Amino acid sequence: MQTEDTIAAISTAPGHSGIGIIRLSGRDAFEIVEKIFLSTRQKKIRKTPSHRMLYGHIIDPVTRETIDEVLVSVMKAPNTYTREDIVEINSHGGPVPLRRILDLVLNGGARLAEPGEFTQRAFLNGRLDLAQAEAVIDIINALTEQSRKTAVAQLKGALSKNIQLIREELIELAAFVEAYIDFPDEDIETLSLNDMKKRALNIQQTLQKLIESSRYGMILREGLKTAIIGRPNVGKSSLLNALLEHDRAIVTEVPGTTRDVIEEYLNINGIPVRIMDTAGIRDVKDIAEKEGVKRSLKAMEDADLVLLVLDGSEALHETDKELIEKAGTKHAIIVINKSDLPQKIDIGSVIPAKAGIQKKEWIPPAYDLPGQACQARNDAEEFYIVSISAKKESGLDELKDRIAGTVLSGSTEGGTEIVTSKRHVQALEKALVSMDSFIKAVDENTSPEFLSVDLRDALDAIGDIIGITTPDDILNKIFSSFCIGK
Ligand SMILES: Nc1nc2c(ncn2[C@@H]2O[C@H](COP(=O)(O)OP(=O)(O)OP(=O)(O)O)[C@@H](O)[C@H]2O)c(=O)[nH]1
Ligand SMILES: [Mg+2]
Repeated sequence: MQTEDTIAAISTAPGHSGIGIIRLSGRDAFEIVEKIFLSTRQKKIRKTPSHRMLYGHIIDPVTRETIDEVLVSVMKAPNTYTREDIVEINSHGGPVPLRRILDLVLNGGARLAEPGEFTQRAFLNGRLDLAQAEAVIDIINALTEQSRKTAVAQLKGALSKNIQLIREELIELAAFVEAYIDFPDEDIETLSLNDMKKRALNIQQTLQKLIESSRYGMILREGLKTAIIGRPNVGKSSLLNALLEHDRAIVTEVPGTTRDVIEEYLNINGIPVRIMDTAGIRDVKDIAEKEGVKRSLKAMEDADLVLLVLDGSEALHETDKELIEKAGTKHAIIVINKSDLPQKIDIGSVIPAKAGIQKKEWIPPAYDLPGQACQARNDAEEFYIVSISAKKESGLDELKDRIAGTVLSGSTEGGTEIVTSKRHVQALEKALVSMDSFIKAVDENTSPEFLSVDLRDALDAIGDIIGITTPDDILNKIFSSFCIGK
């Protein structure tokens, strides 16, 4: 299965490196490289058995100039990444030789590949389904080992298998509905409406479970958005630096040092954390600081998790109390800093019953999750309080455990059927709505023709995840978010 045109791109990252790879895929891949490659042992690419490498040089066919010393991998369709003929030219990894070789290949008849076009061909040629193709980019972008593991499981088909099972159940149910429509009164092998409803409820449960896994899954892919919030000078930037183990943010004894949100990635017990240090919150006149405070509040609003930092060496301020109240609507950990100094803070006076109690419910991130998940968000919150010294780096392990714990407590960790993409969640939600409508129709004894429509809608929604029914513009959007050369 070969597409008409042959595509080419530099597949390795820009910059200077030991080797660089120019990749070609398509019907004329061998012929195009043959024109510019001189094997040291006079071997021809076409005559080389598949999955072998040839050593030689890239020669400019016009000037006969030697461009670079290379190894060329020859991979013949159909056992290749794209299912087409593929050649990979391994040259030295500098932008100049790579660009020059790419130009020769393009002059020889290849077309510059669009971002993700190799993977798109793998999808179009049936080597990967859409969820698997998306996993490829997730592996490349993986933030931690955990993220990588989940993406590899998805590439191997863990999610797709689940989706296929749901599809089969939907198709079976649809067949029963058809039989019911065609032979309503006869004693033909079909299900009673009640049994259909039971099956539909089962399908719903599976959909719900997958949607729930996305709370953990999306964090694995995108990171847990964590905002460090507090009054000026309580040690927010010191905490960021202590967690990062280097002096990223400026720390001074002057309140109002941090003016803008500083964002960094951290790996906390395998959980990718997007941590944000923010400007201290207080009433200010200074325009720049005022804008900083505005951004801090916005960061707090957007965060999945708030680390509310208080200064343990001082009594609680009014601002602290206001922030504790604000944090009460979020998933938050109260961090009492400066434990190395004599402690004056009386946190119990503000949240007596809550002190030291671990929050039981995992609060989902600010993604639009349906039904159940949203209820959890409104449940009464318990704060967890951790005492640390950012300066002396004590108490940080407990804080890290707590941060990771907030994610893991509600997760299906260890399971491989984890949904990590918003696109997938939306498709699952759509299917869930259709199943709702199906069940309602059964309950209300609606005309069975409507039952079929609901099941068809659910099937289409589910099919989108693995690319069965996905419209072209969505496909193009997905693949265009890939890197060039993948
Ligand atoms: N003794 C002690 N001092 C600390 C600790 N953490 C921070 N400090 C000091 O507190 C002061 C303020 O620290 P920062 O980290 O800049 O505080 P901040 O919350 O980022 O302040 P703004 O950016 O102004 O909002 C500095 O002088 C730090 O050295 C701690 O654990 N113990
Ligand atoms: Mg600061």
